[in-house]
Amino acid sequence: MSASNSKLMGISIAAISIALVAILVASYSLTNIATFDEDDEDDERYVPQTREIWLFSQVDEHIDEDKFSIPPDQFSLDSIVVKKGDNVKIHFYNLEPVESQEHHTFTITSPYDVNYDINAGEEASIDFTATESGIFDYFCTYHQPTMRGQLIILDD
Ligand SMILES: [Cu+2]
Repeated sequence: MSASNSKLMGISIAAISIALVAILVASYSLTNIATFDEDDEDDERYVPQTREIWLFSQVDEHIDEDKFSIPPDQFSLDSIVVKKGDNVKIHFYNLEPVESQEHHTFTITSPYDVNYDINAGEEASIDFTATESGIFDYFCTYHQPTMRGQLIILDD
């Protein structure tokens, strides 16, 4: 076989390979679309999950409390996203130095009515079921307006 022939052969094999990959990708996509449609028709119910979250108190050293009249305290997460029906387990840590005796709370008002007040160096296990969808503020009662976030509960 001449050099140019084997070069042509190489190009042909490459072209066939590309065509095969294209066919495979196309058929895979079609399969997925079909599966998705079937799921839609079946209207399968969402199976609630346990959502475990680790949440910490923290201090932003850049915030000059005297200058801005706001506390430097924050939650490590400013949003938590779960789905309706989920069991929400929040491991909340107050990371203040023990000698400071600085309390923080994790508080959500109605309809959840969650309120945990923990001292410096303590932790709390907060456990509730996300029975109602919507956006709910969680906050520390001592450090407003900075120490807050949003619990986002998506419809199932
Ligand atoms: Cu606080």
